[in-house]
Parts: sequence; C-alpha cells; structure tokens
Amino acid sequence: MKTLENHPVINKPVYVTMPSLAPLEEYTEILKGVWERGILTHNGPLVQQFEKELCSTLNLKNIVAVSNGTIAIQMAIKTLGLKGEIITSPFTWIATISAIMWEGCTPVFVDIDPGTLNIDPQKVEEKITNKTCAIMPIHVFGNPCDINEINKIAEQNNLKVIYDAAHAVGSTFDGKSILEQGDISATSFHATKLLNTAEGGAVISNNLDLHDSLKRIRFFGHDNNKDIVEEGFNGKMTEVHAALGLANLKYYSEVLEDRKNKYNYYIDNLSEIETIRFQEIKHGKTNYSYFPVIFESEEKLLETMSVLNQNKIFPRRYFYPSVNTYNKILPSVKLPVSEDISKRILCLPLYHKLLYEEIDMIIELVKKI
Ligand code: T4K
Repeated sequence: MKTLENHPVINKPVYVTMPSLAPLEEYTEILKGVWERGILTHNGPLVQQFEKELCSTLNLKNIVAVSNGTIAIQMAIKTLGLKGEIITSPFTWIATISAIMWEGCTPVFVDIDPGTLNIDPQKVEEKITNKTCAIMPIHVFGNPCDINEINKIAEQNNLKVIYDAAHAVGSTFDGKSILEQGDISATSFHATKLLNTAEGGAVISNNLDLHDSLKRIRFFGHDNNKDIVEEGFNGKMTEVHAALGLANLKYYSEVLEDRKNKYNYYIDNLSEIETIRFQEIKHGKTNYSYFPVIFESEEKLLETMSVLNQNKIFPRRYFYPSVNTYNKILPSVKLPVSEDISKRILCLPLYHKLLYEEIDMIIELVKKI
C-alpha cells in the first residue's frame, strides 16, 4: 500500500477544505482604516462597502450582511413572521433545522431527489397541512434546487419560500445569482465556504420592505431614528469580518474558476470508475463549493476513507447522518433516500490552495480501492 512516506508530493495533511484567504498584508491594509476610525461595528463603513461590492460582484439589488449563516436563516423566518410548520430537507447541516426550531417553528421533512440531492418537489405537496407556512429548500453543495417547481407549489398553496443558500454564493439560476430566489435567501461566509469572512452570512430579498425589515431586525429593530419599531436582535457583522470579506472578494472570480477546473478534473479522472457517481446538476449552474462522490455501498466508502486517512487525506461525510435521525432533538421519521445517500456520500478535498499533485494522489488511491 502506497503511503505518505514514499509519496514525494504530499507532505502535509489534506483536509476537505481550507479557507481561501487574500494575502495578509492586503487584509491588514484594510484594517488600518478600522483602527484609524475606531469604528468596529454597528453597520460601519466596511460592512456597507462589503454589501455594495457583493451586490456589484454578484449582480444583486440588495443584501444584508450578518454575523453567520444560521442567524441569517433565523432572521428570514422572523422577518416573514412565520409560525407553524416549515417543509425542508433532511439532507443538510443541522444549522438549517436549528434555525427553524429556534424561531419556534416545526421542521417537516420531505425526502430528496437521489440525483440532485436537493428536496424532491414531487414529494412536497403531500406534506402540506393547514399548519404549513413555508418551504425551506437547500441548494446542497451549491447545486441549484428545482426552483420553478418549488415556486409553483408555493404559489398554489400560498406558502413563503426561504432558500438556505449557505453553499451557494456564485451559483446561478437563469443566468442570475441564485441568491435572488425565494421571498428571502440566506447564505454563509463561514471559513469553509467559497467566499469567507471567517464567520459571517447574509440575507437577500428583492422585496424592499423585507430588505428594510431585515436591516432593522439585524440591529435590535432600530429604525433610522433609533426608535425600536419591531422585534430585533443582534445579527450584526463587524468591521473586522467585513474587512476580511473585502480582501477575499478581490479573489472571488479566480477562486470560483480554479474550483471549477479542479471539480471537472476530478470528474474527468474518476468517471471511469463505474461504482461511484456524482451529484446531478440540473436546474442551474453550481459554484463547485464541494466535490461529493456517492459510493455503491457504505462499506466501500469506509474502506476508501480509511485508505485516504492512512495517507493523511481527510475527506468529510457531508451530510452524515441524515438530519432526521437526530432523535435526541427530533421526532423519529423515515426518509429512505436521504438516509441511504448520507451513508454512501463522501466529499473529497476541494479548495483553492489544493495542489493538482494532491488531487492526483487522491484519484490514484480512490481508483486503487
Ligand atoms: N446551512 C447549511 C446547509 C450549512 O451547510 C451551514 C454551515 C449553515 C446553514 C450555517 O452556516 P454558518 O452559521 O456556519 O455560517 C462546517 C461549518 O462549521 C459549517 O459552517 C458548514 N455549514 C458545515 C457544512 O461545515 P464542520 O464541523 O464540518 O467544520 P470543521 O471545523 O470540521 O471544518 C471542516 C474542514 O475545514 C476542516 O477539516 C479543516 C477546514 N477548516 C475549518 C475551519 C473552521 C479550516 O481549514 N479552517 C477553519 O477555520 O462545519
């Protein structure tokens, strides 16, 4: 078995991802202004500049930067005044469900499409009750959901739509940023995301009233006259985080292009393996934020992971287990497709600094097994 020792290229652990970071000196240059102004937070000049530059880079009308992607989902639920059941997918990160429950709503799971790994619109309507107030699909791994079908169901049943777009900065639908979709979309700038502010997120709505409400809710419900006009809390992004976002945003297109090339390189070199398959991208353009591989069995996945780990390569089982199986916090329901996929899916390392030699090693080991 070929191991790290006799592989000249790999001399450090390779994780599933690493933050894409601008040169430190470019970040500290921006921080100098923060120190000069002494403004560290409260919707400061850098947060406003970051929002402006995000809108021009992603071609968005509005965006509200916040402290993280989970808070972003909570703010979307709060702003829409949702009470009751929210239909969502069990194939996600626990944050989607935590946010729903923290806002006093009840997550109702609908199984996924085994190809796209996103919520299966055909299965949504059977789960709609008189308590259902909204649908919260997730663009899993940046792969656009079946937006047309979801919008149709929402309109026919008078439901709100909040997209959990934590993975989807850079993904597009109909040639436009997918963050424009739904009544509100929530995204994340966590360290593990394509564009990061270390911790951070944003909420996006083309509805100006919702946009203004999101800005007020972010800051304790203050209006411009400092009067408290609605229930808010503290969802603010700081100047220090916005500074990192501004520094990293300069490399956004380069990072997106590089990830696309590495994603396709994996596909080109792993496609000959008949026992693995990839996520189907059907309803728009993905942003290559993760590289998931689906094995024929959990046994094959575990064997592959063990050999990769022996070579200090650490892929991640996103999303394992299927969230509906967290029965310490959720009632037990069976979602066979999501539970099956979650046992057989592995996200291989994919990030800007990943070397092609490291990808070759990963491919070689996966092929060997
Ligand atoms: N909705 C969805 C669908 C999401 O996936 C997420 C977050 C959210 C909502 C909520 O967004 P946030 O509130 O987080 O903004 C990570 C992230 O913590 C989480 O943000 C993310 N999803 C989830 C999919 O992954 P872990 O536990 O896997 O992270 P960790 O620490 O194991 O990191 C993974 C790899 O990244 C490590 O092997 C090394 C590397 N890493 C990580 C960090 C934190 C670095 O190189 N540097 C770092 O600073 O959760």
